[in-house]
Amino acid sequence: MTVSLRHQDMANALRFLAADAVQKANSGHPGMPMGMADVATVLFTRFLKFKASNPKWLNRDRFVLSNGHGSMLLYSLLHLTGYEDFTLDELKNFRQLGSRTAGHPEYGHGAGIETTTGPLGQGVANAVGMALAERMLAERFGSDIVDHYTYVIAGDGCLMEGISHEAASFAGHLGLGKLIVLFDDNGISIDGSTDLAVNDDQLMRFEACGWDVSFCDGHDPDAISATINAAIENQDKPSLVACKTTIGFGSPNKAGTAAIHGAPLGNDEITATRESLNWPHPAFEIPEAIGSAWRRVGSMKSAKMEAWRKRLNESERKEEFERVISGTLPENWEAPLRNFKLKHSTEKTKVATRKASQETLDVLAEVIPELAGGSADLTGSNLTKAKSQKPITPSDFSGSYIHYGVREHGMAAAMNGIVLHGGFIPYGGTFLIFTDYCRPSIRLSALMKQRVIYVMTHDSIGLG
Ligand SMILES: Cc1ncc(C[n+]2csc(CCOP(=O)(O)OP(=O)(O)O)c2C)c(N)n1
Repeated sequence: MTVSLRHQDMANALRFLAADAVQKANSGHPGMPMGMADVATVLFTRFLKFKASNPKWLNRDRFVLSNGHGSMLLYSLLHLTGYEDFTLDELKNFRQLGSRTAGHPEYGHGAGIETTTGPLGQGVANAVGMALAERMLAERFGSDIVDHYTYVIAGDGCLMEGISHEAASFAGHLGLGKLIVLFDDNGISIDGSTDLAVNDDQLMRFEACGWDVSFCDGHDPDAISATINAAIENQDKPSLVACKTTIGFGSPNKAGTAAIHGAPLGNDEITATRESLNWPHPAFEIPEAIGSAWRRVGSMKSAKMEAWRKRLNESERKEEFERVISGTLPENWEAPLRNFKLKHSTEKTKVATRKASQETLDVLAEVIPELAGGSADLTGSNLTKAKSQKPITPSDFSGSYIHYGVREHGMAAAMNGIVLHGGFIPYGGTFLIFTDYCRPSIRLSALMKQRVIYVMTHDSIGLG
């Protein structure tokens, strides 16, 4: 393995911002950022399409940090690449009340955070929704306007959570080939070695769900790069790349142990780590050459963004595209609904409420094409499918109705991803009682203040 000095320096900048911020706050998780710094450096410097000065560029690649406890990795990346919300002062205020760097990525705390993560596994499932939204939007507006990847970093904890199964199974079924999950395969969680509790062969598990799977040495930049390249080339299936890493890489006495998962290194160990990684710089001081190399990464996709803007300006669908992305409803969407209401109030129609809901959807789906409906296998009971809606299938993403299967939690988390991606108003149904199965994601829809519509219809008295 040959590691260029530049790569090493750039990765070490991430490592020390994380270790020093956690040390200063006397709280946080340095292990994951130190372990995944090489993978993140390769992803951002060689692959990720983004522009720090335009965090909302619709055609940017999405980057989701699903193991949100490693938030300092994300905050450091956003700072170093030049996102204006993530100043050095914000990093120094890690985990302090009112800071943007709350401790787990919180959507809305600063531009650049794509979704709120912290509850493990949610990010993976959000990313499935984002990748699905990308395919659906590309189908509607053309791949010259919508064409991006969705990358995720996820840890053992994310993959142990049940929601990862629903997400993996659903993404594999749909063949979401532009979804790439980089698994921080470090074999450590809080209690110690992961084999205290789990011995799944994650590659076989994902392969069984229809994914393309591979692995690499997560500290060898060229190996990481080659594996991501192969994942990109395979567009038929989502990809899981197991990156073999050492948690807390660089710490002489704590690397590879649970001791570095969620506690500051301590002053002596940070000093020892500085020596072992040959990083003599004081806390929060990044040498100019390394800082400017990172800032260049944040602006190097300018030409791509300009070319995209030109294509959009020339598109006859520009206005409609901008409307759906902004979340503005079409003009006159209310008129048919008003007539519908008038008719039923005049006729004093007697109808079950869920049937009334379906008939309302029939009216709305005709005039609001960005409505993206679905149900967790209760379409005929929840009555969520409007007459005009065509189902999404693995070979046809032009429709607007999603058969989520019996995956309530995955559905709710995917809807969060769809709405965060932009371009759609997702709604999904199940029985009211099964809000229990969706609750962590419903909570996040609410926390993130997102326009996700839950159609929770009737329950059976005898159900549980
Ligand atoms: C749903 C949920 N359960 C529990 C936690 C608490 N928690 C945070 S990190 C973690 C261990 C995660 O292990 P891993 O993904 O291997 O992280 P690493 O040790 O590699 O940083 C746990 C249990 C959480 N954040 N979310």
